[in-house]
Amino acid sequence: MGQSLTYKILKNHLVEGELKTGSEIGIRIDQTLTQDATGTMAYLQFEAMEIPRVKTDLSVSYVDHNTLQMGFENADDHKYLMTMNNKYGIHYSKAGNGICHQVHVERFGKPGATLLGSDSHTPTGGGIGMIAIGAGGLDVAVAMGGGPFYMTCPKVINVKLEGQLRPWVSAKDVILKVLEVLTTKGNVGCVVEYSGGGVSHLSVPERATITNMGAELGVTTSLFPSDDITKEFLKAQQREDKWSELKADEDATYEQVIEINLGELKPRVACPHSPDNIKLVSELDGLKVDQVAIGSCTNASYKDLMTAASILKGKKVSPDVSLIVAPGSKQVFEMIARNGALSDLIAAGARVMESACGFCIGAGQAPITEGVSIRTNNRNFEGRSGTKSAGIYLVSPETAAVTAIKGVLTDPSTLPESDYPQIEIPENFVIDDSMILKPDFNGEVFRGPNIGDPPFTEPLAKKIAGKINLKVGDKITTDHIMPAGVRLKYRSNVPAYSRYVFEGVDPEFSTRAAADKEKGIFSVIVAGASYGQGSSREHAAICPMYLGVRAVVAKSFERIHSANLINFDIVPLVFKSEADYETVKQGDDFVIDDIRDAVDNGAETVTAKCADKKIELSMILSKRQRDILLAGGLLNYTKAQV
Ligand code: MIC
Ligand code: SF4
Repeated sequence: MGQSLTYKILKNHLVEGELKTGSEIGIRIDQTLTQDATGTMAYLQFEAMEIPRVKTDLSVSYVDHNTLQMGFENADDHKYLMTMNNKYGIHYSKAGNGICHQVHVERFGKPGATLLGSDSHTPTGGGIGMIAIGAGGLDVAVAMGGGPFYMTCPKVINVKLEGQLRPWVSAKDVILKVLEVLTTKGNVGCVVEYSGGGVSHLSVPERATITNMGAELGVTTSLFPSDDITKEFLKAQQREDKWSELKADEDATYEQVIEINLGELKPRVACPHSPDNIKLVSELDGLKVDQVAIGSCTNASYKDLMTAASILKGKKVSPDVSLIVAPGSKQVFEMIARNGALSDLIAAGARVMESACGFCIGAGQAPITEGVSIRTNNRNFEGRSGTKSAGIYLVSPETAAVTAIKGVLTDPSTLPESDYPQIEIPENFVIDDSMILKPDFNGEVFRGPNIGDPPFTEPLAKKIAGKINLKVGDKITTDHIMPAGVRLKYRSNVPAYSRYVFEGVDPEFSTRAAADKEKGIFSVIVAGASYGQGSSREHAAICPMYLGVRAVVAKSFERIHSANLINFDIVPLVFKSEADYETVKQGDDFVIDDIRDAVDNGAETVTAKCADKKIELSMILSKRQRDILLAGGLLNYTKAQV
């Protein structure tokens, strides 16, 4: 029986377990990436493991999230990263060099390799044919130390692309279509593998737009084959030697096959507040717009920016609209500066930002109260932009640019086909890696006052005696749990950041939980389906743990977050009967008498006493995950092994 490309790459990297769908496997990690907002914590934990230097083929540390430096905290973090990276053998990409995922595809990605990144959009690397997976910083630290990465051997979904995109329709519309079909729920443990004749009409950056936003499906990763298009891209990056041809066997079998005819797609939009709330742009035509933002790791490639610049050339941004443009990498920024497209953007009235995450993570450009913001990034969760009452709509760069001129949401495919900008992809990109510092294994590590200690966790207690300190609904994202934006500067300081846990959901939560912890009462969080969607930020586990949270009981969990909970010794439990979700209340006492024994014995069901009821909870964990919980988290577990 033929093999999928996913299984071929996994087979080459398998170090533990069997390639059997649903079972736990350990894979060797060739490359890692971190970004500053998750990186400081990852590297503090790496240092705590006392391993003298990284053991991967390549590890890169990017500074792209917190580049504003409002106060000393960010700047100190950057200096810590730079000096720490130099000592332990990690490449350091300076602030201004670009967004981790885009730069990694441009300068380091390698077909057939494995990449683990402390950022949920690491699967962007699937655009170049890698198995690229997002994880918590501690998992990445373990991989840097040479440890395997453990994951569920995935179900593989095949998305077959046929035909060719019509003018004014682009890669973003493809992934929005996939999100319409698969939604953001129920895809945990799957990988999406693209194939079909349509693939040969998509460049690597276009494929990367599609794999990038695969993160919103909740899948482990997404990937494309490595073909002549991949070769051309690597050649243009002067890295042709990294190319190899990779594809699935002709007779590969898949869990599910979805067919999409590219020629039939129309411009789509993800409406507030979820990336799977998809409509056709034409259905919302005429919606009055306050802000348009083009950029992020999803849509800030050379072609994306050139398309936007060509549409805006000789035109003006509507007087009521603020247009923001943030190039995805220094490479692209420099190229559009050299060829004049940057002047077209400036002349049209765009506000050009640094090459960084910026608006996407709520670091600046918060929309006005109840504003409408049209953006090319990948997430539109409530409040993530910095303005809770604003509505964020996710679209392609084509839709964004046309909308910026018109001042109302506009379906670009209503414009003449002949007006669609045909962007020539250059045979050679501008290559200048001077903002990527290579390590020389020397020097002192700089630690400013904002750099705290790595988080401390205790071995799992005999029993959980506490109370339900918060009850929330479905699709709670890590942006709800641990807000970023203006709070990002506390990423290296757990006590300070913990004050903001669930800030936008229940501003009293952290004070309540901290006060209970003082009295020796543990906190339990109760949630609906898909708890922990979105970011890989392990602070969404570390800070609740710091506040005394010992268990989360939900209808279902997202992959990265549930791994992070275990890594920081919080037990993820699932309602056996969803009806029990309705009966439990915030404030109820919550006791599991024998949690430690149950984890130790491999029990798959535990009974919790909750107010005057007994509820059955399932606890499906691998042997390794149980051992991590017993040891008091992954850091203690790894230290004991080293
Ligand atoms: C995001 O897009 O939410 C982030 C910010 O890139 C996060 C990482 C973080 O919270 O630092 C992610 O996607 O993992
Ligand atoms: Fe940065 Fe946004 Fe991409 Fe996250 S999704 S890595 S914040 S650009």
